[in-house]
Amino acid sequence: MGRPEKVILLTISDNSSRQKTVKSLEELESLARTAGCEVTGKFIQIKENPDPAFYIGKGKVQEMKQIIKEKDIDAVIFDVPLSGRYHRNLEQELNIKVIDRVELIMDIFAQHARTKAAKIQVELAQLKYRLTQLKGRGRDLSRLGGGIGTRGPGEKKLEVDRRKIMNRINALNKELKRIEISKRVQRKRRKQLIQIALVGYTNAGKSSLMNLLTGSTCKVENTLFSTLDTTTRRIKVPLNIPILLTDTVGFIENLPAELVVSFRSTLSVVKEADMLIEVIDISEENFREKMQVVEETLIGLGAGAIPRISVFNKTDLVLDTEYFSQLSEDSKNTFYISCKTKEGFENFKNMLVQKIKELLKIKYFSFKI
Ligand SMILES: Nc1nc2c(ncn2[C@@H]2O[C@H](COP(=O)(O)OP(=O)(O)OP(=O)(O)O)[C@@H](O)[C@H]2O)c(=O)[nH]1
Ligand SMILES: [Mg+2]
Repeated sequence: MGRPEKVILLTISDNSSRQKTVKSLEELESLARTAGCEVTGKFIQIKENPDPAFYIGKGKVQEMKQIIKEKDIDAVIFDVPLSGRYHRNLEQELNIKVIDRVELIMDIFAQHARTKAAKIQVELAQLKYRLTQLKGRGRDLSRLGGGIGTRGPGEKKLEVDRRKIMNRINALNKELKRIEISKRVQRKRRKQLIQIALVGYTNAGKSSLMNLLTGSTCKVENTLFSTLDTTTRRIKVPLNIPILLTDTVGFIENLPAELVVSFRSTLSVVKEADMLIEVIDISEENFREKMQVVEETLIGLGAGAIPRISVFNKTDLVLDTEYFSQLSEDSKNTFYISCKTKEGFENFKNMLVQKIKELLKIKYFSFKI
């Protein structure tokens, strides 16, 4: 690997949504860092509507050109999905690689995918997004070289020819189907048992809680999307029937639709769960907005109606503990813990056992009739 790619982050905002845009751009910065970039600058242009040719205003384009030259920038990342035409116009004018939020997220997924299924799912999502981009962007996709935004799982360079893309999509779909069939038996067997799934925004602490509850060693990292594959283990509870807990991929605002579709089989564990444990990072200033994103994603997955308990995590980072009591009206299904100091964990675990007993009653009752 050479030096990290130097990037600048760009977006537009109208005056009223400025606050939200700032937060979103901060998140884009974490995403860019996770992808291995060095963020040299962040710019928000206050603008009511996107420019028809360049998305940002023409004056801003000239300003960016100057900065790109002075600071030797490798790529510009936009905090929105850009159409193929915007991409092409910007790349021609700036003579530099232009990446959007969707491509950046997919790039991280491409780097983090470990299992065969995850790799196929990421590549499928990337290729489908690429197809939507070809109109208006065409051959320009290959013009500005490799690196961020162009990586496929295993560092393969993504294809740019429509016919070849279609062939590859068909081949990948077939392979994915084969993997799914081999997993079907296992899934059917698991359906007889109580299954609980961890859900939440990326980096909330899902894998940390997984490790505490099951004694497993899932990867815990302070980066976005460290978990892309699904892990299922038995929870360590004093019950003589196996209770399964699943850790899976986290959610994010504007999770690319192509990724959601591709990861549908990975995320089916969420849909099939008897109960969900939503993990929330309470130390995040905008955790409410993130909860909203989780809510919408769950509804989109058809998992909105599954019984859910909320676990507010990272309490060790919050000084004002009094305000916890104001956070939820549903105190029976709300817990405050720290996976780091284990504060609140025992209480949560005891309550979890009670909840599981209730689930067992319901499940076995319905099995008998
Ligand atoms: N201070 C503090 N840090 C925590 C706590 N729980 C988790 N973390 C840290 O938060 C970061 C993310 O934790 P993970 O368990 O990997 O989060 P995740 O939800 O699985 O994240 P993704 O798989 O990337 O979506 C790691 O650096 C953890 O060490 C906590 O209670 N307190
Ligand atoms: Mg994780």
